[in-house]
Amino acid sequence: MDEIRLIEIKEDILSDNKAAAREIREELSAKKTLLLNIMSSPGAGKTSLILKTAAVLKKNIAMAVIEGDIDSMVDSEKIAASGVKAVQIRTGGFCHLDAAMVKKGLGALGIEDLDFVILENVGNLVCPAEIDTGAEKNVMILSVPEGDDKPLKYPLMFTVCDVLVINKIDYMGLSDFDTAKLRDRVLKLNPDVSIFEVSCKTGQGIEPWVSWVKKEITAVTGRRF
Ligand SMILES: Nc1nc2c(ncn2[C@@H]2O[C@H](COP(=O)(O)OP(=O)(O)OP(=O)(O)O)[C@@H](O)[C@H]2O)c(=O)[nH]1
Ligand SMILES: [Mg+2]
Repeated sequence: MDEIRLIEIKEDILSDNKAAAREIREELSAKKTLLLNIMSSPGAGKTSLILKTAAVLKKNIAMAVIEGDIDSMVDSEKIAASGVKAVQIRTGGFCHLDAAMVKKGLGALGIEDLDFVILENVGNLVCPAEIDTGAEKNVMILSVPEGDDKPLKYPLMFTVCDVLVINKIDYMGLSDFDTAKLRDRVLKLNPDVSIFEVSCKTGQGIEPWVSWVKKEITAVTGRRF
């Protein structure tokens, strides 16, 4: 019998994507633009956090948003209605954004005059964790109603993020969510992660989160504001 050749697709795809992501990072670094990738399960509050963040920053910083969804323009319409430039990537079934899609999004925005771009990834805790988008920093949101056991079930997402935002803390009293347990589980996977507790509904905790974003923008652009 002839020898059977094995062709490993996943490794090739991931390494091609890594190279494309590196190119994005180099270009954005040269142009002094910060790209932030926001990931979470559907409905955890990505669009809400982007709107709250933009409400504080849009007066002082040239910013835009790339929205990623399997279908619809719902989120990009919300961002555009708030006065922030937005582009929608419709993945047509793909469960994550990859570097090639992000490159198209950045091309559509035109990054020449932008200091800050936020990427809202497709809502799920699995695929986006595996795929480098070219972003400088990765942020994940876990909302209180999802439960404090998620780091045990989706460890990679909690490992690759630089920041964990715990959203919907206004639900805390209605839930058995244990913040101490959650923090312990996350820090075991990712000891360097920064954690913010916020409510996009009440505005509680938004200020320290926005301060972190400002610090990151200053680190990339050199601009203080
Ligand atoms: N009570 C409460 N509701 C919130 C909070 N943040 C967001 N929501 C609500 O949660 C729902 C989902 O919020 P989105 O911001 O659309 O979530 P998302 O992660 O962008 O969702 P997808 O893009 O569909 O994955 C909306 O009805 C929000 O108003 C919060 O802090 N507290
Ligand atoms: Mg959204």
